[in-house]
Amino acid sequence: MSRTSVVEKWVDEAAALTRPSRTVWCDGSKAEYDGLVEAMLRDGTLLPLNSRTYPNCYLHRSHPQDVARTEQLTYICAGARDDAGPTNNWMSPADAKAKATPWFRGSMRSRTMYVIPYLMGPAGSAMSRVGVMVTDSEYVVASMHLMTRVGPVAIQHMRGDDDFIAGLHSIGDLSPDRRLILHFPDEKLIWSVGSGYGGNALLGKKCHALRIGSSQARQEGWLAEHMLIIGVEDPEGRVTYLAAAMPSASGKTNLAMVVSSLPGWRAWTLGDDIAWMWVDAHGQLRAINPERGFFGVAPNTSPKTNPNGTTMVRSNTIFTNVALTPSGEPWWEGLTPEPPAGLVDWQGRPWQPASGPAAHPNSRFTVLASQCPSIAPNWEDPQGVPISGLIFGSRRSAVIPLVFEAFDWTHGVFLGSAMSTETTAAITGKVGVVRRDPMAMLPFCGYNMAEYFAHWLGIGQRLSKPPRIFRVNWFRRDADGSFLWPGYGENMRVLKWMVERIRGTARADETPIGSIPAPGSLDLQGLAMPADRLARALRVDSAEWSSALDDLGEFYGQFGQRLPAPISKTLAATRRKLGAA
Ligand code: OXD
Ligand code: MN
Repeated sequence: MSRTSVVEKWVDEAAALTRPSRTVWCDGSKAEYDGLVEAMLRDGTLLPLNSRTYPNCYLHRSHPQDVARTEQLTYICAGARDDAGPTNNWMSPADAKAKATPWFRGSMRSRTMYVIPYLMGPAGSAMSRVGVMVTDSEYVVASMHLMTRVGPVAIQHMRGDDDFIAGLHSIGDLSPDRRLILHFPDEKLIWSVGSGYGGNALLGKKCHALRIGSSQARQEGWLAEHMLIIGVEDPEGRVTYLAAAMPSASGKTNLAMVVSSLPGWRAWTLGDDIAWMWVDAHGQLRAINPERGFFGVAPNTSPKTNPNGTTMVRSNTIFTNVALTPSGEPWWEGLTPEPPAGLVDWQGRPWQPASGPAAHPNSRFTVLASQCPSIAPNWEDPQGVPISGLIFGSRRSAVIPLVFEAFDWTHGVFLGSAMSTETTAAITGKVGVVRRDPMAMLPFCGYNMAEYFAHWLGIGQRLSKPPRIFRVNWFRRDADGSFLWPGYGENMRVLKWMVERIRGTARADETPIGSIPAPGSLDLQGLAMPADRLARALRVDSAEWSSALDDLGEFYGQFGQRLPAPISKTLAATRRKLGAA
């Protein structure tokens, strides 16, 4: 592989700091992957699964304190605190390096340092970007093989000697006390130490494609978003592409590969987590998925909730922290209605129902996207796909209607900025707490979020026909605690309404917060959904919204003068409309 002198110099510096016993340059080949798997089977990092029912599938059990993203240990190390903004943790670059350097010093002694050149985005795309990460974890190398395009293809896409994001990763001693995930946007640099967990350690994903990516996107005039990409095909074979932002572990992977309950309608999968989007020469928003695979949440993935996902992980998959059946198959809560007898839990102990879930709530599967039965034939098109609609979805048991549409781009950016959600097991900390999560980017925006809102508004001005913007909430509950909307395959009904809104054929009723489906415009054929239940799913309660907007106003307050005027004006206008309603 040809390596540029800048890459080599950086790798030498990493080795001088971490002192590995040897350095291996990864080529991304199958032989390399197989060799890594073999080594991990030998040392117990991987356990084999049933080779008849789950061929080439393996189980990895992580350190029990290294099971999710650790946002409190994740920092944007920009020049000034204000550049990171009030929603990010900030450290000066010098302080961050001073703190983490001792944990990297000699951390790879008597271990191998793997150098992973990786490409984010399809080969041949002008949007694709290169990273070079080093790591001392074979699990990370194998996972990077599945999640990114590793090897010479990466180096070939460099547009200059220093056109790469450098990533220094070491598992250190896996202690949360010596763990930091540090981003240096001005130096195109990531440092991650003390964790082997996907979101902390597969540096192409959250660190590069979102945090550093969003900061580059602002400078260069594009968008790096926490969004799935899906193509919705109607019975005539016309495909409409949508991108949807949703917080971690809130049904994004399920929606990305949804199997439609509506005859004649189907969905094509292009990505399940990240979209890079830009305005083309005709003023059209286009998107690529920078990733090559899926790092999905296992619990609640089942033939009912995600049939394609369940099929896709039956071969060539690395499972992390799931439970194990006596016949060597992976298992997680929700996979089957009843847990099989004789389960071993995610920590390798005989499972007792009283001891909590058998699979960790944030247990995962890692698998190539090409294995998904609904993968779109054009998912690696270097030109990306044209995006006609954007969706902001969150997990809220109250207040937020099933679906509504923004009045225009600015109002849509406001709705995205106003998102809040109930926390999940994808991050360490309390589950089920409502927190603000604008555009599902709270943990991933690499700069001041007020500037991020302004950047979104600016993109709108360059679009000749801005995508319609929708807000969804599959998780609203009725007074008896049940979900008001059945979700999963039935979500296609909502997607169909969006497609028809984009085409100008579906009707909507205006409310103070946006336009909800007019009675009869959401296709409910074959679904036992009483009209009053749908009305409760779509209800806009003025009192609830007024108090939600008070909370939003407080959130905005921390941005001070940096908050773009169109956002505060839209908040004020919404308040007025609610007052008048
Ligand atoms: C993920 C996440 O892993 O958002 O995609 O945490
Ligand atoms: Mn995600």
